[in-house]
Amino acid sequence: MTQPDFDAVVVGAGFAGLYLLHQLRSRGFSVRVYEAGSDIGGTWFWNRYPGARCDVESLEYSYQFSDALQQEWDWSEKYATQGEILSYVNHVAERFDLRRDIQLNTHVEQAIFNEDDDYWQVSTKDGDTVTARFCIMATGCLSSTNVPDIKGLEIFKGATFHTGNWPHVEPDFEGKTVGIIGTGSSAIQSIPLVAEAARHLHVFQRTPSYAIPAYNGPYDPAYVKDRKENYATYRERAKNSRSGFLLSINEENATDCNAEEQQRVYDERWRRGGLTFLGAFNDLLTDKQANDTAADYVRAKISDVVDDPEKARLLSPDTVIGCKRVCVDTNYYQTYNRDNVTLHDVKTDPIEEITERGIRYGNREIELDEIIFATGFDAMTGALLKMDIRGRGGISLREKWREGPKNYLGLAIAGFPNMFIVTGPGSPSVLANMMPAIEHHVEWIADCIDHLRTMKQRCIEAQPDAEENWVRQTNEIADRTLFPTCNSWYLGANIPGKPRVFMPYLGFQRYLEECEQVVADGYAGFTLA
Ligand code: N01
Repeated sequence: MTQPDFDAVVVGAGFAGLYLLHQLRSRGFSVRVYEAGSDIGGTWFWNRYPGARCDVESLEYSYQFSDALQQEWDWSEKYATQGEILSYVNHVAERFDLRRDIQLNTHVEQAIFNEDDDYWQVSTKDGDTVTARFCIMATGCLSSTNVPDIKGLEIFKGATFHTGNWPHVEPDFEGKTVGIIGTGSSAIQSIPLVAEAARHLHVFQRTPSYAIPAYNGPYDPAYVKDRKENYATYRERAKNSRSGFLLSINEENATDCNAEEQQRVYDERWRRGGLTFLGAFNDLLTDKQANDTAADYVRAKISDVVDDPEKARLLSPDTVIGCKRVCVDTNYYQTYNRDNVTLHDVKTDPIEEITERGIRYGNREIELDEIIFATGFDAMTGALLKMDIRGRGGISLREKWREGPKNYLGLAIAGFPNMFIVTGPGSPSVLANMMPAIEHHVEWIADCIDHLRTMKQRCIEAQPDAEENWVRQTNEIADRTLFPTCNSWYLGANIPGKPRVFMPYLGFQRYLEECEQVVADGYAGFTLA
C-alpha cells in the first residue's frame, strides 16, 4: 500500500489555514499548507482597499486558543484596520513558527481522491503533485472575487481595481476622476476615503445598503484591561450566543413595544454603533412588521445626514434590514454632501457598457480615469468550485453541487472522504463571528483526525442521508427568518446562474451543540473505515 507524502494538505493560509497547521502539527501530524497569495493572511492579505477594516470588535476578532497570545497582543482600535490585522497574522505565524510548512505563490488546481489507498492527490498550477491522507480546504468564504460581465470591460483605457484583489502599491487617486461600481460593505468603507483623494468620485449604485455608524476609536485601556483579565468569561459568553460574539440581543420584541419605546431602544443602539443595532429587538429578523420599524429608523437617519433629498431617497434601501449584511461605516452618508461625489442610479438605468473612456448608462457616458469594482464575491462556494475536486468514482464537486452545496455540518461532503472544509456552506461562518467559528471547526477536524489515528482507521466520509438532513435543517432554520426574502450573497443570488440555496447555518450555539452530539454519538452520520 502506498503511503501518502503528508498526513494533511491544507489549502489556504488565512486564519483557518494557519490554525489548522498549528493544531495538526502540535498533534504530531505532517502538514503542508499551500497558499495562492505571495504572503499569508487570506482575506486580510487581499482586501487592502482604502478604509478596509473589520466590523467585529478587535478583542473578539482574534484567536483564543492561546491565552499567552491573547495577553501579549494589543489592539489599538475598536475596529482594527486591515494593516493591523495583517500584522497580527504575521505575529501569530512567527510566534508559532508556522512559515516553514507554508508554500506561498502556490495555486492548488486539482485534488483527486485515490480510492484504493484512501488519500488525496493534490496538484498545483506549477505542475507539482503531492499526496496526503486528508485534504482540508481553508479557502475562505469571500475569496473568489466577482467581476460582473459588463460589455466593453476589456477596452477601458484607464486602470481598474477590485476591492477584493487590491494592488500592493496603493493607487494614487489624486487629481483623478474615479468610478466605483457597487455599494456593499467594501464600497461603503472605501468611498469616503477615495472621495477625499480623488478629483471626482462617481458612485454607481444598483441597490443601496443599510449602514450603521462604527464610532470607531482608540481602545480605552481600562476596557482592555478588564477584557484581558476576564477573557475566559467573555469568550465563554460569546460561545453561548447566537452569533459567537458579544452582541447583546434585547429579548423584547419590537412588536410588543410602542413607538416611543422603540425609538428609545434604537437611539441607544445607534449611539453604540456597529452590528449591535440589529440586536435592538428579538424579532427584527423574524417579523417583517418589526423589521420595518428598524428600517424606518435607519432611513430617517439617512435623511438627517444627506442634504439633498433626492440623494437621500436613492441611498435609502427599501429592503429588509439585516437580510443582506448590514454595513458599518465611518462618514459614508456624509460623503454624499461633498461637491466632488456624484451618485448614479444604475438600478433604474443599468450600466450598458464600459467604453474606452468610462461607463455608459441611461444614454450618458460618464468619463472616468479609473474604475473600482466593489462588486463582491462568489461567496462560500466560489473558491472551492474553481478547483477541480474529484471524489469517489471520479465525481467532481462541481457536478455534485450543481443544485447547491450539499454537505454535512458544513465540514464534510458525501462522496469526498477525508476532505474537510472550514467555514464553508452549512457552517455558521459568515453569520457568526468568523474567529470562534474557525477555531471550532479546526479543533473539531483535528480531534476527528486524531480519533481516526487512535482507532487505527484511515477513512471518514459523510453519509448521504446525514448530508440531506443537514441541508434541510439549514434551510428550515433560515425559512423561519426573513433572510431568504432578499437577493443576498448568502443565497448565491449575486452570481448569475448560481443555485439559490441559503448557505450559512443560523445559530452558533446550536451549531456547536449539534457538532458535539455527533462526536458523542460516535461520529453519527459519518462512515469510518
Ligand atoms: O460585496 P457585496 P462587498 N452593476 O456583494 C454591486 C464582507 N465584508 O465586497 O446588491 C452594478 O456586499 C451590488 O449590487 P446589488 C461582508 O460580509 C466585510 O461589499 O447586487 N452593481 C452590491 O452593491 C460583506 O457582506 C467587511 O444590486 C453591481 C455590490 O456590487 C461581504 O464581504 C468589509 C453589479 C457588491 O456588494 C461582501 O461585501 C467588506 C453590476 N453588474 C466586506 N454587480 C467588514 O468586516 C454587483 N454590483 C467591515
